[in-house]
Amino acid sequence: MNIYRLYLSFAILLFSNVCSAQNPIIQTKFTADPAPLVYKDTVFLYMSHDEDDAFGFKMQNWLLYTSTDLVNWTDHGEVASLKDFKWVPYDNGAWAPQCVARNGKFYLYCPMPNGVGIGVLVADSPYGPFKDPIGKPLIKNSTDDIDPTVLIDDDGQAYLYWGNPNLYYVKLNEDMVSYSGEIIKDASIAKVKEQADRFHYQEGPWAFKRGKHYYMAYASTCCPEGIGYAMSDSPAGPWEYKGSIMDGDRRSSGNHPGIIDYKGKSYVFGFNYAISKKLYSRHSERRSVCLAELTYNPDGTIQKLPFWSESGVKQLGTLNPYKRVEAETIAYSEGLKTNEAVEWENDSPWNKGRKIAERTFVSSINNGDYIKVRGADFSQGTSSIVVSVAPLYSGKIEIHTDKIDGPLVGTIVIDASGEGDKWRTVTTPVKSIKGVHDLFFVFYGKNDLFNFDWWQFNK
Ligand code: FUB
Repeated sequence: MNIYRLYLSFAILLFSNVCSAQNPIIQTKFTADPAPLVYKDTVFLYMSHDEDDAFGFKMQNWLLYTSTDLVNWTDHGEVASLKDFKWVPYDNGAWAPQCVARNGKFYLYCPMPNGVGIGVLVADSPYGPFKDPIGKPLIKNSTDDIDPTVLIDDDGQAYLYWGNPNLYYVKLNEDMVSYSGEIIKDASIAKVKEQADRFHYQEGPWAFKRGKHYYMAYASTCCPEGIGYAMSDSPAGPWEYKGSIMDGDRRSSGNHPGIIDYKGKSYVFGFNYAISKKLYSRHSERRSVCLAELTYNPDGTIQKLPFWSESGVKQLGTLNPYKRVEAETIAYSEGLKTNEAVEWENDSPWNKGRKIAERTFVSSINNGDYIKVRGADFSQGTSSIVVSVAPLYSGKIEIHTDKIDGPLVGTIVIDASGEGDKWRTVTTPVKSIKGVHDLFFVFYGKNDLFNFDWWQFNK
């Protein structure tokens, strides 16, 4: 084999690996501190957000993604920000949140480091808007006040835990925005320190109950951080160290668990630095959330996982391509960003008129970038596709099935002439597709081609 062919087969191997990757689950932004909430049939994934130009922590808001199959994730943009807390004195410090549902309301617990405190926001919907009901920190106890997690016990008593490097807890009142009794510094987690040696409690607690067991998963022993866990017979502890869910790994100085059961399986979320490392040589806090399936033993203990795999988890069910699918519903992508915009009745900056729509859409589309969507069920065949785009420059979208260079189903031509960057729909005939297929939307043209809002196949 000559050197050119060797290089080519290596490049193809590398590319096909990237195209089959599922971890990190979000590629358009840097995300960290995953806090999943299962509500009705959907996983709502609240996360903190590392800015694209972060070196140390640069975190100003919290993001929301949703999924019903755990491989295609829909971006809902910023769900809350430091600006929602009038008492927060800075614009950098939106650390690890958690959202819990109770009595039809959604409570987002948000820590602001360096002794500023833990705040709480409330909404009537998991999508927000979230408002600060108390106008002050819910917890302002010490400089350990970060990383809140909430457990609601079967008797309705809610517990708020938090802290780095110590674990604290307090009983929340039923309103979820105030507490009763003393803040307790948990002594047993310090014991975990002795028992666990290498994998003791550092931060990022994630409290939950499963069957009769209470669990406290956590980011262990910085640095590198792994994911450890302790168990108890009571929400108030004492906690007994049970093992490592994932050992720390030199590839990731941090980690941070979020654990759920969903559709009969169990999952752990956390993060690595894979995308940042691919793009930049210098270490920076630009993290990326990952996901793995978790297995419990019959006695409730948890089987240890290897470090985050690139392949991620299996899709649960299929995606319906005959319903409008937001373009920011993505299993994997390269080169793209997402953006949010409010559309007003009038173009004039002085009199904008009514708010017509709020959109999240795919942006920064350049030649060769692609979106991969997993497992669309085409059992009813296809005749055409409609896309909603706002062209900046003319270009085209090729739709391939199963591989980035798999069968070409159709080519959508986007013409930038006419109404400039106004949103419009373009309908294009496509070849007949049957069965379940992954889709690749591959973009061609000059630079910053168009913004892409949604797509939908016609039978
Ligand atoms: O993301 C900021 C902080 O880093 C979190 O609050 C910690 O858990 C660590 O992940």
